[in-house]
Amino acid sequence: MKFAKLLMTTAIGTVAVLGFGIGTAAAKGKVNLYCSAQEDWCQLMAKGFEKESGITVNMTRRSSGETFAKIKAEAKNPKGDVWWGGTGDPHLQAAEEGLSTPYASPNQANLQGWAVAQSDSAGGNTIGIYSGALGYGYNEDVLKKNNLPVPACWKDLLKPEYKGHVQMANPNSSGTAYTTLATMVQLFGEDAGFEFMKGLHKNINQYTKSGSAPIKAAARGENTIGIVFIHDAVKQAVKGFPIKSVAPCEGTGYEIGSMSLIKGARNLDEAKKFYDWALQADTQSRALEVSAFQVPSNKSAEVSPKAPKLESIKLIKYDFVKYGSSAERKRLLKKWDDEVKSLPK
Ligand code: S7P
Repeated sequence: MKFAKLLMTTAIGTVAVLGFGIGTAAAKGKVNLYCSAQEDWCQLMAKGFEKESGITVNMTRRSSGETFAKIKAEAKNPKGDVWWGGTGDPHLQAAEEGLSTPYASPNQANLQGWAVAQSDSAGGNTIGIYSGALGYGYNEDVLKKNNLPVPACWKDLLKPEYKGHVQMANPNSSGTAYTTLATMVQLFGEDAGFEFMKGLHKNINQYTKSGSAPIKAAARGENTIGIVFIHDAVKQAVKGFPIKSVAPCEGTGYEIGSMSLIKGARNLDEAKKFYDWALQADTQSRALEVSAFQVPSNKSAEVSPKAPKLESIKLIKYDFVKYGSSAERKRLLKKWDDEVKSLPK
């Protein structure tokens, strides 16, 4: 399904965009931010909010699945206040497991329908902050040096000539990799999806912890093909590395990067201020300063011409409710551990 159509199905009326005043340096206090986007964007968010609000930000960056596990482990004694970024599935699982708390930000009125739909499906416990399509990227120079053909489809990655040339993250720690697993199940059906993952396993040189690590390794020439969100591949190309990105021919899944308030947050007022600020158009436009090319959820935030055009990518109708449910995420991860990860190469 084309992204424009997906947006239409969840579209909300156009509203005037109002900046939400968070006050200036006079405000005090602190907030513990768990961040699951890329490190440079997390730093930008932490410093930007601190500067504008006067509230001290203690930021910790971890991948999406890792952050979910940490919040769950800390449930009886929460140490985080707000979780910003990372794929939506573990945010939805956190909502279902009572690890987050509902909040209706006044800035919600300025968001795209898909961002609000994410909130509605989770009783207001989470909200969409950006979106991006899954795909892969490859290092053109390394590909040529190894006399490898240019891949265009998911199934190309199963060819024996790519053995040792493909890298992806571990879906237990990484939201990107869980999106990959859930995408294959939805795109090809469960049996064929797992057969795909088993075939891919033969060609994988390493399962990394972080989702974007495979394309960073490709940029350094230490890997050939990295399965990542397409915007993460574009980021490396914009930095000047010989990276080309691919929107696979069969179609692909996508993410709704999300934000949640952590249940039992000790600095809830400050966390809500951060939440409101993160939904503002000017805050979301700042993503371009660190070449984060996701589609922003605020309708008035800037979109770079370099950003992947989701409306031109064949997107599946990703079922966030099902694949973000606790039972399904646990089941798929266990099945991947038992039936894929444990296989010899
Ligand atoms: O900021 C880039 C990005 O790809 O990182 C998030 C990702 O989930 C974090 O990495 P993990 O795969 O390791 O969890 C995405 O939400 C986001 O688009």
